[in-house]
Amino acid sequence: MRTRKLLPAASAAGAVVALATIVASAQGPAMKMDAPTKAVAVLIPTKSGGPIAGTILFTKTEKGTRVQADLTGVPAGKHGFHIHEFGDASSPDGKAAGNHFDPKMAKKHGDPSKSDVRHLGDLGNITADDSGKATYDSTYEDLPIDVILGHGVVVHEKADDYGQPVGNAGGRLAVAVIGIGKGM
Ligand SMILES: [Cu+2]
Ligand SMILES: [Zn+2]
Repeated sequence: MRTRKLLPAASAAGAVVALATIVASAQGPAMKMDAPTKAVAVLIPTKSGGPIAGTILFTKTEKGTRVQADLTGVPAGKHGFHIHEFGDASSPDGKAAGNHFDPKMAKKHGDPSKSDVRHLGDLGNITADDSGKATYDSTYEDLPIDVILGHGVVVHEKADDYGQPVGNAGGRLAVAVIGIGKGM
């Protein structure tokens, strides 16, 4: 009696194991989950952004994530430059990108050159010359690419003066969505 009762149970368990093995091997080759080493964000102007255009590149280096931006059509001067919580460029005023990206719950706006206690997305300012060109090149130890993927980048109307709560940088000229880059 015991053997009879055990047999169907054992074979059912065997079937489950076999099924799990099939599922695992089916997912194996298709799910290569290496952490991305490159991300890219292409600016989309808001209704007040005029001709602003450009790309922000995030590259994994030995020293951290290198953030490089190369923009055109930017009004001369400093502009707040931040990673925001949503990769959502759907609203004409850029507000769908939400607040500053703050995954560590620092709840404090800051100057990335001076403090690690800041919204992780606080990248400071990007400065445009009289021809409208603006470049940015900084490397961050605390900005892993897999953490920022899918979030947004905002270029603001005014300079970030590092005041609370969000740096007084005013409206939004452009929003970009951080996506996985095509590799090197
Ligand atoms: Cu911002
Ligand atoms: Zn901030």
